[in-house]
Formats: sequence, structure tokens, C-alpha cells
Amino acid sequence: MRYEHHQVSAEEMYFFDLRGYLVVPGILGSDEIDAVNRALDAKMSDAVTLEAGSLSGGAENLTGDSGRTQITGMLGWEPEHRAPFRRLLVHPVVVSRLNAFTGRGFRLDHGPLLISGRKGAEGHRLHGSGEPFGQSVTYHQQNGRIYCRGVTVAWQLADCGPGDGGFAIVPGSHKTREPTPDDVRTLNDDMGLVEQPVMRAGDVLFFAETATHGTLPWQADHERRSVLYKYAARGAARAVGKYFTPEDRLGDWTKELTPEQQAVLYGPGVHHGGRLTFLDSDGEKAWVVNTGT
Ligand SMILES: O=C(O)CCC(=O)C(=O)O
Repeated sequence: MRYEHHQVSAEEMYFFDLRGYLVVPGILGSDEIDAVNRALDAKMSDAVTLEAGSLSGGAENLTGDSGRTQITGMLGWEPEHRAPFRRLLVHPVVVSRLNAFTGRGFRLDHGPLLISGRKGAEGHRLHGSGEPFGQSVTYHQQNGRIYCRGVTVAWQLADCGPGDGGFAIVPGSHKTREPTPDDVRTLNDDMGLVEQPVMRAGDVLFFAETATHGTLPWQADHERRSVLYKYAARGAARAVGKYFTPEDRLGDWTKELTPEQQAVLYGPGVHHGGRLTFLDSDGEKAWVVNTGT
């Protein structure tokens, strides 16, 4: 596949539209990967390990001897720990892809969330599908443009080799209009449809939330680390909330963010009376654009 890194290539558009996900490889260098991992290491004592069974939901092929380990709240951490997560929030490669996949004015709906686990950590029953209709995440395409209402961006901080487990998806399922058989969600009989994309630390994964996806039990000797940012189209709301501005939604600390970082932290809505700026990117930098209305 041809990646331009600085813009969405025609091949990337085709791949995302066809399969409902896309891995853009090699975006973070080893220094950047180390910076994120160091920040996570410093805060792992705050991480929560879920109870085994809570996400596998009784599916035999997804069971494990522990639940997944997770941590959130990174954007508000102490300055030395939060800086890498704030950079990733509006990474130019993300901005250029999300403008193409969700439409302009995309926003962070929730996250970031670290998903981690040691060998034997359970999987997550597959969820999401085109049927029933999911109004907050639906996938729509019109006049050569993609309007995917929920796109998750997952930064890989550890390798996911063949058979390691971790993120799994039914490619193409973001477009299905048929109910998903329960045996696919549990992997009792996935008909060969479930795929675990192979990724390396530093790669970034985009996936349509409406696609049928979940987690396979972690099988590798090293710890899994994936940090997920859940973005939504401007008019879509997934996590509920009654506030609009970044300060009202998340707290005063957002005042110290850059204009680019603030631009993605507003609540949903399209009639905003000129209060919003949108982001643009050439893949190397991202900048705010005044919307005027
Ligand atoms: O990366 C994973 O383990 C899957 C995450 C997932 O299922 C989700 O974000 O809804």
C-alpha cells in the first residue's frame, strides 16, 4: 500500500472504506514511543485491572486469567507525564486522516484510554455492527466523501505480532445491514471473518466504531499497550454530557492547552455561533482554521 504519511492517499481511503480500519505504520519514532511509555510507567500504580469475565462475557474463546488493565485521564496529568498525550491528541497524521474519515470539525468524544494486559489477559466480546443502526457511530458515504461518525485512533506502544491477540475486527462489517451472528461476537464460529491486524510499536490504527470489533486474549510474553482516543464527527455524541466548552466539560486545566488541542475538546453540535475552530493538517503540522459561523 502507498502511504503518504502527510496526507491520506487514495489507497488509504480505499482501504478504510472497504475494511473499516486502517493501520498507518511507523508514525512514532523510538524517542516518542519511549516518552509515552515512560509517562505510562510513572502512572501505572493508578491503573485499574478489570475483573476477569467482565469483558469476555462468558465467551469461551475470549476467556483469560485476568481482566484487562486500563488507565485514563492522561490529558490532565502532571506536565511531565501529560505532554506526549496532548501531542498525540492533535497529531498531524491523525488530523489529516480524521478530516477525511469523519468530516471536518471532528472532536474527541472520550479517552484517551490505555488498554494493557499481560499474557493471559482476557479478550473483549466483539461489539459494534451496521445492524442495528447506531446513530452515534454510523458509517455514511456520499459524493466521494466518508462521514464516519465514530472513529477510534489507537496508538500502538508495543508490537502486536501474528497470534499475539489484542485488537480484532471483522473487516467490512461497518457496512453490513444484517444482524451479526452471536457466534461471531464470541468467536465460537467466526466463519474465518475475524482478523487481528499485525502492528508494531509506533503504528497508528484507525477503526470505524460501527465495525464489529473487540479484543482477543493476549498471548505474547510482553505487555500489550495501546492508547485509544475516541473521536466523533462534529454532530455526533457518544459519551453524554451537558456542557460545550472544553473548560466546562473537562475543567480549568484546558485553558492552558494550545488552540489546536482546545479545538477538538468541544462538545457536539453544529450550530455553534462561531465559537468553534476546525483543524487542518498537511501531515507535518496541524493548525486551526476559523469557521466563521
Ligand atoms: O483494542 C482493543 O482491545 C479493542 C478496543 C475496543 O473494543 C473498543 O475500543 O471498543
